[in-house]
Amino acid sequence: MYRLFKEHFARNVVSLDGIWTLDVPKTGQRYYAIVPGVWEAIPELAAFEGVAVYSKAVSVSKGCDIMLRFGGVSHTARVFWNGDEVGSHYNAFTGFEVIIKGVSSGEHRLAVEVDNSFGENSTLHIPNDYFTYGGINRSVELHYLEDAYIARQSFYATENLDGTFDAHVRATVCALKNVSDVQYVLSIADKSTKVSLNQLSGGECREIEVVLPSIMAERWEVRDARLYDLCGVLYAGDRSIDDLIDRVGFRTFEIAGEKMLLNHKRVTIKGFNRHEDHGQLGMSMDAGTMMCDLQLLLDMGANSVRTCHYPNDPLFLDLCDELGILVWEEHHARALPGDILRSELFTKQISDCNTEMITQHVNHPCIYIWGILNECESETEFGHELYRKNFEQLKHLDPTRPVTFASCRHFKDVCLDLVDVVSFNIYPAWYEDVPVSEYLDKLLKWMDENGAKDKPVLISEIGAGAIPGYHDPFRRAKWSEERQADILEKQISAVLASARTSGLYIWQFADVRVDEKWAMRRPRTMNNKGVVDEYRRPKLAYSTVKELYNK
Ligand code: ADA
Repeated sequence: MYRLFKEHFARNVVSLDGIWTLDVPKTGQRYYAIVPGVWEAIPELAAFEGVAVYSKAVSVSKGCDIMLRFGGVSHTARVFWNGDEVGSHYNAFTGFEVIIKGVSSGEHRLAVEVDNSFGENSTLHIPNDYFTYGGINRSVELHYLEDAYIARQSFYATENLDGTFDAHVRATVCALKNVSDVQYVLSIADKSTKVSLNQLSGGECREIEVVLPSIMAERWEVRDARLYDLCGVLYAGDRSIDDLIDRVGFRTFEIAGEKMLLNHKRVTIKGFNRHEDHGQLGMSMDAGTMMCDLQLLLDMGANSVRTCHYPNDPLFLDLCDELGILVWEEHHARALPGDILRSELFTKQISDCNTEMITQHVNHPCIYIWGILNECESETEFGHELYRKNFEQLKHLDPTRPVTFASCRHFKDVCLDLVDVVSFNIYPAWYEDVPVSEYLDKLLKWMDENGAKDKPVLISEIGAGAIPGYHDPFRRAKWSEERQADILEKQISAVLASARTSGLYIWQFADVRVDEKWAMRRPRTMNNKGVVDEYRRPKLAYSTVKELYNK
């Protein structure tokens, strides 16, 4: 399942999710694998790092041009159609499309060579404090295309003084063959408009800007979401040849001095950092499993999720849209070393990730802010230029949302002038045995003297570790569930009591698998700072968070 709703009625779309064969060239072994899924769910491949080939017979019902659409392949994909390479993509956390023209009806062979190994061709996926699984981690679809199709529709809303909204849509229509008398009809709520494109020549893509004015819309609110279908239909003469439906929301999100306002009301973030990781399913969770996570988050009184440290599955974002949960989405980067940040390959791979993240996710009303470069080199002049260029690209792609990054360069960050919201990851009472409130006040004072003044501040990470099931009610030693609950109680109380901050993201929702190279710093070769374990079994801290977030 690619999205929570049907994106096409006129366009014929076939899901390719299901059982594929999986061949491991290194061993000559063949397995059956589920797509979407991770190969680590196959016991013999639980720790396999390398290349494997997914393949499937695909029946095409009529001769035409087709588009293969992948939600995510972890982490490098080479796509083959009847043995010919037709496409490739790097990065598990953004989708990609491959168009194949002139496909005959009948049976064809689709193969995807997947590589999750680390090396000089990978600057975003590195041995890290989260795990790079192998597999086709998100859904795959086959789209039948006519002579022209709607490639994308990006939406934003502006509010009028009378409380109505104007809907602004930029649609991209592409032609595979010459086509005449093309009309594009866009509708949302009770408004509709028609744009004539006349003649399109094969290979041409054309952008259309449309404004649908004065829409009386109900606002998208936290935990009280209203969504509207944005429907585009493409006609050649009087025949509809394509369509594209998305779900959008009408809301305003503003930065007003030190405050963040959603629909003109102050927002306090009570959030969690959440990796796409599950003890049984790895990074490939279905909507039901994602919903179980969100039920726990809502039960604890959370109102936001930070997609640490990469763009999330559109299915998860759809759920957050529906439930009214605010999302800080960030591109794929966690504490990357200086040599990688200075490489040409990183510049290309992170730029591609920025473009794909925003192009694919810009319509989700749940996303209120874009984040970049978690805990990278923000204390140097080189870093300032790197952050500046990335923010410049984000603002060009989406001028409507604020931007931020989570810093760990306490008392030495030089990039706070670049952000709309200042965010810091802090672990007082865990990594450093310092009193939480004092540490927080000292850092906030330093921030305001170094670029944060008159900007909102978020504590983007704060937390402590606990080995699930390790109890120590008297000594309350570090790694016990009791100590984690004690530390989180102090941390959450201090941040929520501070008038200067706009809230926090607990690190983290669930325990996650980490790379073997982190094992000596991560008991169980897991990041154990979850409030629930990797199977979503709550630790003592669950009730501590629930009490404080619901206060
Ligand atoms: C950092 C980092 C997280 C995680 C965390 C921890 O803040 O951003 O990804 O590694 O520390 O658990 O120490």
